[in-house]
Amino acid sequence: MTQIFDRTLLDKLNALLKSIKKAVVITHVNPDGDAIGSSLGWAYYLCKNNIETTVITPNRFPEFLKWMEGSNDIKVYYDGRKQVEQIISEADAIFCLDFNTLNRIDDLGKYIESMNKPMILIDHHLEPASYFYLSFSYIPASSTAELVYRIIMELSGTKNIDTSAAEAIYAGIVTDTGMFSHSCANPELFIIVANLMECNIDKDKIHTLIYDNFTVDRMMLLGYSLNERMVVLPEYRTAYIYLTCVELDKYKFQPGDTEGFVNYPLSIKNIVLSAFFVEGVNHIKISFRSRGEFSVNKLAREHFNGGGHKNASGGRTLLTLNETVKLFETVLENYKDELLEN
Ligand SMILES: [Mn+2]
Repeated sequence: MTQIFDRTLLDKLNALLKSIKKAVVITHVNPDGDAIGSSLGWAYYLCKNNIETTVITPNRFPEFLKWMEGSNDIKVYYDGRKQVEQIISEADAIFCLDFNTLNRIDDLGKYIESMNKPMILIDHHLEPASYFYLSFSYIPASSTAELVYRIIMELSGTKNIDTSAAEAIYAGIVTDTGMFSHSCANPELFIIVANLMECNIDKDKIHTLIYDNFTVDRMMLLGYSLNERMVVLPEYRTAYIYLTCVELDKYKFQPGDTEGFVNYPLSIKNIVLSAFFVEGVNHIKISFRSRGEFSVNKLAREHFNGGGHKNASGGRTLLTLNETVKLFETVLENYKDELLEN
């Protein structure tokens, strides 16, 4: 297996792990399968090294990720700021997983910044911030979970991965690659997956737990979104979906319910760009997906206060839903050539 991080960096991490007693592992807002899977996998390894570890998410994470071992012990910052701040203040190191700038974790980022503790990055998003004490950033990785696996392997071999940790890592890989449909061109990833299967994970069970657990309301919301709220713009090879708070309420929205909705328009022949706009409490949350060379990271950065990966990015605006959708349709004109030549 190719060594992607240099030995000096790994040695520094090893030295750090030997010198600390308590750590926190932090994920981005609206944690997804990779955020939770990679964090639990990494927390497992820290615990193995006798480091008392707490996984912290800024806000709540979806029900379909709650089967992972350790997920019940995750602390949600917005559900108890004081308690989480206490845990962070006692930690000797802060591991930041699956995001690369403190802006991505809102208020929690401001608190962490004020603490002045060593921060270690493990991530695969474009353009990481430079203030991390150690930075394990590798953009071509399928997922942060893959990086966690590689780091554990480099530090101590895979004998240190048990079934539940392997399941969490597998969940991160499978969700971030859309069930191996993108971001997994490196053959080594499949060696890693094979190794994880050697750890006796139940792959079929994991797929069912993640993907086949819609509530009836969630399924109806998907149907409604596609039937009533999808706009197709063939002249831009683009399609988008938008949903208001009222519509979410009507279908008893729970965090994670719209996960994956943004991918559906990409299943339409010739569509290369998909966007999903959803009304939040005080902002519009946006997901972008693309096929091929069209960079949604660039689009999200240039116009929607976001970013991420070339083919999968997020953004947000403080405009109304209508204004946001209008803005999107307007800026598409700037990208017309790129969209058509894709
Ligand atoms: Mn990820």
